[in-house]
Amino acid sequence: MTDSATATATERPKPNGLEGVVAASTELSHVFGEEGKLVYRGYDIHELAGKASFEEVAHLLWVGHLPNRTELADLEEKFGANRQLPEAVIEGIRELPRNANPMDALRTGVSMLGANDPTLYDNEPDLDEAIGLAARFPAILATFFRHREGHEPIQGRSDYNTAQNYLYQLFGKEPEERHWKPLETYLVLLADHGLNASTFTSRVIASTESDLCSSLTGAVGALKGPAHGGAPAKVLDMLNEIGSADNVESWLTNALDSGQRLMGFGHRVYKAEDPRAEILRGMAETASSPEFFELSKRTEDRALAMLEERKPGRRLYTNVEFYSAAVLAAVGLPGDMFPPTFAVARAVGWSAHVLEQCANNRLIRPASEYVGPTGLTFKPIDER
Ligand code: COZ
Repeated sequence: MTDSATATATERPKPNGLEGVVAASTELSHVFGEEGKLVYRGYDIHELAGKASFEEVAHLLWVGHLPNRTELADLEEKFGANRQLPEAVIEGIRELPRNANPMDALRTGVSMLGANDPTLYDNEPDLDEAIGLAARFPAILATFFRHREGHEPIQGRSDYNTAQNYLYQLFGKEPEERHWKPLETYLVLLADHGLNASTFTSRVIASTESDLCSSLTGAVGALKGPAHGGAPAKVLDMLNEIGSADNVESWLTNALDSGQRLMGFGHRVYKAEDPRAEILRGMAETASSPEFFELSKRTEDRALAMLEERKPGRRLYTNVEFYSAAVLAAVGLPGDMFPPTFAVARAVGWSAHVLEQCANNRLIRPASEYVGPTGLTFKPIDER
């Protein structure tokens, strides 16, 4: 409570968004913001990106170690066996308007999975539920994507890995390695990231002893925002609007002069370059056309310089979303499918955090500072 009985919005302290507040203990991952380092269960992200498969990283996050051959084969078999959607869920997705936001379609699909079979998710979340749900994120997205294109959904293939199967269910053809391999590395990079907003959301919901579907439905809702996972689609819009290297300076100047935030830059925790941005930059250079990479790189260089000039000391660097746009575009995805593809990866991290929360749970219920009025008395309506 502040000194005055009622603080006006302008007097209220700027909310700090829990910046720097330690709200959970976790063994899953950590962002070392000052050093620009990301670790999954002890492995620096550079040890895993381009080397470990998405399924190996999923096992690492869910179980606690990189799998041996038997464990990997078992997990791959479970992923493959959980790619089909119930008919009622497919029908529900096909009832959605074709112009629905794919993140809304994903959130709805995850929620429908829970409503469709309440016995499946009504008890404490477990690993089989986590695998089953994460394996169905690509199927939900591909079903909606094909629905809006006017095509029938395609059944997932159990002989494909997650990246291959996602592209197959989207486009209905044999995925090329030059597409599925960068997509797999992208999924590895985006699988977990400490206590980001959507992961915190999943843990809060899990802490009430709710079900896994509800936790991940809430997490998808949190990820949708442009301050979080909604940014990569807007990075592509920005680059397409800029159009050529000659327009970079004027576009960025106008954007910053009008108070806009540049999509793909800045991060609450990283005060050095996001290591995922560094890896994705290299992938984008290989996967994108030379012209598009040149435009991306020129935009990045000028944005960093202008942010340093105008926001000295804020340490605003390229974040994971800037080059995610180039990589996902090169893989063949349209911009509005970038945030839900981020969710395909993060479904593993979210469910791993839910399992960790449930293993040692206490209801997450922080305090708030009351800055409203007190001591008011009721007046009959004609006296107000
Ligand atoms: N473009 C322009 N200015 C930015 C900026 C950006 N992308 N990110 C931060 N800033 C500025 C803020 O306006 C603020 O300026 P003042 O100090 O003058 O008020 C300062 O830098 C600090 O910003 P803030 O405290 O709001 O940073 P916060 O940690 O809350 O924000 C996020 C982090 C990611 C939300 C970032 O600011 C952002 O919005 N980036 C663009 C969207 C994006 O890329 N999201 C994906 C994140 S992985």
